[in-house]
Amino acid sequence: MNKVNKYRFGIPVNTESIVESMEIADEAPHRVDVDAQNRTIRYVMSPETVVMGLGESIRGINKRGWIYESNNTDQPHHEETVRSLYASQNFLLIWSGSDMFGLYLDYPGKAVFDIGYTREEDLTVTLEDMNCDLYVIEGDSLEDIVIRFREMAGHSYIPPKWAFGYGQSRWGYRNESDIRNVVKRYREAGIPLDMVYLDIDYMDHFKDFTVDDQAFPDFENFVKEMADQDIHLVPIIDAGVKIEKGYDVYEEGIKGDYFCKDKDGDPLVAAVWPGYVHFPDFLKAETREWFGDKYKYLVDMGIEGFWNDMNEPAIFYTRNTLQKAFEKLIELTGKELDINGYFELTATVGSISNNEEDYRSFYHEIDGRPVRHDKVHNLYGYNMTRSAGEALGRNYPGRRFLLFSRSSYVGMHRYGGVWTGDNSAWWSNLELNIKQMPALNMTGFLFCGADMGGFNHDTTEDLMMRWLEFCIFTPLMRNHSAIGTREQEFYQFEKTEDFKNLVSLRYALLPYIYQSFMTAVTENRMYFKPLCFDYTSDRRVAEVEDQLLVGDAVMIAPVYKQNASGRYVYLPEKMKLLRFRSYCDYDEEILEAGDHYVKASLNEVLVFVRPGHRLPVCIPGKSLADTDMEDISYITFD
Ligand code: MIG
Repeated sequence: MNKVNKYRFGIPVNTESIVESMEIADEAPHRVDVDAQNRTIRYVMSPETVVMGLGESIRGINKRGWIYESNNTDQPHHEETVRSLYASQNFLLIWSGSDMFGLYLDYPGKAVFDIGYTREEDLTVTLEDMNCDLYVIEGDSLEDIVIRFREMAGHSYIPPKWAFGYGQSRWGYRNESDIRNVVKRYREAGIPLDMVYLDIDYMDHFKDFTVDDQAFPDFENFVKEMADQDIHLVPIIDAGVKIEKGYDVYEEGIKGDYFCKDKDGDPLVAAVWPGYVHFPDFLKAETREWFGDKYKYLVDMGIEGFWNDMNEPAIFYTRNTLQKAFEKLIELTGKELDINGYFELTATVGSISNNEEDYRSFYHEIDGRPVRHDKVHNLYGYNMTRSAGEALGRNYPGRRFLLFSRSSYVGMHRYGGVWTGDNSAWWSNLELNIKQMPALNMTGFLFCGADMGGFNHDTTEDLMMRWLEFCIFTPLMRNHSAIGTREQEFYQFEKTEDFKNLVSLRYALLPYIYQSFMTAVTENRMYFKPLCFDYTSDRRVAEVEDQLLVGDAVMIAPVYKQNASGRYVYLPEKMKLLRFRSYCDYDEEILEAGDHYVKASLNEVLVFVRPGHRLPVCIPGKSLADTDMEDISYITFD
């Protein structure tokens, strides 16, 4: 039975994350204990309870044993001990044997999820204030509960087909010739490529909806030149609008009253890449309409995809935090610094960015009333991307655009996908990537991926290759890295041929990947599933977190450890192992249910076909347009 109960506490902000209208129950919530006085929601876990969900967050698929905070943050250290990343998806899937249910907490402020951190058996959610909607979702299976939740939240975003190709990105491509060179080298190496991303350097002084005409003297023609080679250029858009007299976006924003306000009612001033900026008030429909229409400037020059960045929003500093830091420096100047002084000094300087006090110092306008930012903090990136998605839909009906965001909240999944932000070239972050995907899928975020190879720090050839082997399956497949790090385009490495075979394998599997993605969208299902979704009676499976089901036919078991020439795999049933070196070079083996050590050399990908299923394979071209996804053969397992 699929049943949902909706409970309301206080006067919540209407986030529009849920699109289905529903009666509010007037009895006390079942399943959980709500203590409005102490702003907590509590559930007592039994020893075997598994808690899944929380979308883009840190740690495992089972979230037990840590404390997580929904508090969207520009967090470049994706380590186990951080509590917040860029996104908030307050959905939990609680599974205790035959008993299971889902919880969705529609609350856009900071929420703390203590899942057995303080006390082993307590799951306690604590809010800043008790204004929220709480949904308790029942279902007969884990996937049933997810489906019911997703029906409430609305269908997920669908990108254009070419967006399922492979994309190369790097912060630091300076101009046309840098990009021409990337494309040339990919084509020469015979490695398929469909996209090149443009990072902030393409803009004129980091101003949104401008192009630097030194770097790109004839941008429109350049977009065309790339399109002729089946390459889509995908520019970045940042949240902050540069304060500059005469800059049309700034001028219009002031005139139209579209920016967030400080406590005196003036547009908030904060600093990001362009220097001082104002933040568009995306919670206001008029602002969304205005800013969204601006994407036309680039679409009219042939652009069909965007990535929205810095929309937590990230703040480098404000006059306020800077002032405090300078005052502290002056106060300490000339003094003999003792150890406390030293800590005071570093703490003051260290807190000028993304400062909580700054987030409490400005206001949005919702239904004509001012709402302090921190109360609705987690909605900002969602509404930036919604602004773009709504406008593109309005201005170009029937056309699909590539659109994804760094920051998100449930509801944004209807307008775009996400990438998981500034990860690092660490093996642990490849493992994290594997575990984040199903949690994101639960909450409707299906078009997702991480920066392959790692964004921060220098990658290694083997990490790059293992990461690619996983990203063959992620709908968003992008190689991205930070300025100053080792160059990690696939042609930079020694084993170019292996990279070519692996990227080509992605294209060969696209009929399956695309079909599974579309099924997940239309049926509100998962693209990446934890094994326990389909093998519910096998408790052992609940602990398998480094193997995933992809669609209905396939299980994958990525290698994510350095110097490993294989790995242990647990098979809940008999499956056919395919050990791919390329789409036309692979071994097959039938493996019985149980534990196996499976060999996988650095250039080999492990794919398992489930009984009664078949895997369609097509012949990969150099781009999506060059790949005939209809011309398929099948690898079957009866
Ligand atoms: O402060 O645009 O996550 O992908 O390369 C860094 C530069 C701003 C953060 C994004 C990253 C991008 C970078 N941006």
